Amino acid sequence: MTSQATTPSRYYLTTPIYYVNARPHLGHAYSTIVCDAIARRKRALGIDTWFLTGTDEHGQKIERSAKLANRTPQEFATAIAGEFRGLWDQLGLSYDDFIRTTEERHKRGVQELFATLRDRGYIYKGSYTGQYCVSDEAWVDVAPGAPCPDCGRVTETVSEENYFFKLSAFERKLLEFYEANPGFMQPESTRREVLSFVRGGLKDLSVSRASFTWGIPVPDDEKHVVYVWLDALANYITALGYGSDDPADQARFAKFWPADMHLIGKEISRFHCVYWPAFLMAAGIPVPRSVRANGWLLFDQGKMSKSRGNIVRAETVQAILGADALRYFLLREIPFGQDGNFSFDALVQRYNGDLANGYGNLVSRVVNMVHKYFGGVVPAAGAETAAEIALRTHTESTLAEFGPLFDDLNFSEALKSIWVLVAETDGYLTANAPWKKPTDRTDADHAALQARVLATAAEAIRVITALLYPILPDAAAKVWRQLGLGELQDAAKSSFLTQLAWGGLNAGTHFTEPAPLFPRAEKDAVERMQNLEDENSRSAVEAASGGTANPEPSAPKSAAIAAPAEKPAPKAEPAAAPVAAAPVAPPAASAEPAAPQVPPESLAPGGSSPQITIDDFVKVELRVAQVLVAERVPKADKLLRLEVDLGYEKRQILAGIAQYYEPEKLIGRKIVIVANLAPRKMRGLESNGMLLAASLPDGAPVLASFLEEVPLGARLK
Ligand code: ME8
Repeated sequence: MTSQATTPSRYYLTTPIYYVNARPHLGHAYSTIVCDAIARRKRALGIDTWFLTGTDEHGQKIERSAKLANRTPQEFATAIAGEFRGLWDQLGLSYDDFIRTTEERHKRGVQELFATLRDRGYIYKGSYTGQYCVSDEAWVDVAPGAPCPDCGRVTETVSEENYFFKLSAFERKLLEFYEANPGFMQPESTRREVLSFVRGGLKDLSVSRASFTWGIPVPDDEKHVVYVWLDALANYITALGYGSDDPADQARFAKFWPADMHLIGKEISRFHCVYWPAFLMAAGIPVPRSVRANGWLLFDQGKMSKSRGNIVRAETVQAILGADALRYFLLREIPFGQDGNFSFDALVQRYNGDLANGYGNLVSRVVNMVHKYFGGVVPAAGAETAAEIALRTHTESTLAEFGPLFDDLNFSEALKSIWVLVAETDGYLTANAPWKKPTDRTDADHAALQARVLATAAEAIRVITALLYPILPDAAAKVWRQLGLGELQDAAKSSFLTQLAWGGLNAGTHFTEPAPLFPRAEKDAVERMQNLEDENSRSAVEAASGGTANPEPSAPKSAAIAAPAEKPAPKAEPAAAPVAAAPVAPPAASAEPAAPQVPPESLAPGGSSPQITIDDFVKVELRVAQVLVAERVPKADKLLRLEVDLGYEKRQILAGIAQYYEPEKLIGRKIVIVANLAPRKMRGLESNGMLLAASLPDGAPVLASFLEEVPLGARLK
């Protein structure tokens, strides 16, 4: 059961399949873009490549999200899966197949896998009581009521009769497998984490659920649905054709399985490096050759994720700077495997520095000069001087080092090496100044220098462009055309990278008209992207709150218009404007929250609070949310844990109101929250916002609420 280390003539790579509980954001785009770049390079090397992505549509999390949106799970899943696929198409990602776990081909394959595992004696029935984290769809080994060790959310106690997979039987086999295949999982941090998990001992795993129905029925026992991770992991084989009787599917499966690489986010390593190989070993199916974990894209200090509310959309970056700029930034800025920060400022800086002023400017200089001095026809370079030998040697060494760096997923260093060459080519042009004829140089000598320098620089650009193709497919295709080399997509199909070597740009080649590649981003690019994000989240609110479309995005009609900030709100009115209400502030991280105190000014409008301007007020994002889950936090008698729905996302908030509100009575209630408060941790749980309440003289909070219907997510202004 060892992985084969030989270079395959075919290559199968996969992204995780994304949950359809939320719309795609840059984090999802990151993993998919990495796979796309790899797939493009493999194909251009003549390797028969299959690139799979898709959506994970079953399970309790999706069932609950659909319910909240008043849709059936199938409708809900179809809508969000469409958004993922639509975005991948808009970004031009070159996936070969997109699998949805609600498709028949997948259901059939999962049932076949489950039946095989059961027939081979690896699945048995038992009863189980344990803690389940719905957000991670994972069983966790913690005490009842304790938070999930991975995401910090409260776990639910589940007591069910379930089917179990004999994971414990694979402890030794997995350790032997890792030992024999040291390259199976990377980076090293992932490898260490997985090894320590397995060495800690493996317990049998519950692989069915009986308390809800949104899943694939267990064969011959329809009361159960297959555990969502067994269902999801199987996508990698069902998409190829596992479980199908069709000879074409069987041939595809035989050709491409085992996968060469599952690319995943680091948080799902255990599922891919422990459960998945164990399921496959038990079913007698070869295990994948490698699993590679990307780090997290961080934004505003935290992992970019819907539940934190700190997402950026790929569409926004694409609209202002183009898809190539996004691809370049993600691969250049973040050393693969590590966490990396996303910021609009850093993005624009890289764009202007490396793409507009760097590569883009170099191409435009050379193409324009070939047009100006040679009528757009590549001149014969003539004999090399020391300067040409130096540039050629540098290009050849970049060519030699780029491949191994890229294939090792060290995209950042691979790109760095190219930009050193871009700078050198630029320097070579400047040093030889083909646009300037010194008075002591003859016309013939000058023409020879111009020909030599421009032909040499154009050749360096050709090699650079070919290497950049997997990362900047649009820009590379444009440059290829300008260099008179035709359609790069066609070249990519005929494995042009295998023949890439210095000297491929022939004299006499006709350049096409110069066209701008990366126009410099103006000063307001960051602001424009931020505005687009704001508009996007507003329209998401409106869509989620029943399509109360608003022609004027900055002032949604659907929003409850609170008393303007300048006017003090009426005294002790529970539905008061937020300015007069004392927020139920989260307590200091270490201490249990005290009951809300009544600051004297809250009962004395216009009293001691310093005046603020409207600009200060609008910094506070107050929004309508609905309570979905409310429960006491164990061992904290003043604290409630709420899960609230903002229409465009759900999040967890901790509030010190347990002495005044029964949790059950809060469920379904619409409240007001401060939506842009930085997250903070209490009792190991993260609070993402703060709810608003009037504070009575005895300290009792009265939650702000509305008399009229208000849509979820509506902003108070
Ligand atoms: O886990 N930074 O789906 P999911 C980097 N359905 N990558 C990120 C990211 C971020 N901030 N946010 C998301 C699931 N990702 C399961 C997978 S596979 C059989 C089932 C990427 O929607 C990253 O690849 O939570 C991560 O693993 C994946 O999206 C998780 O997507």
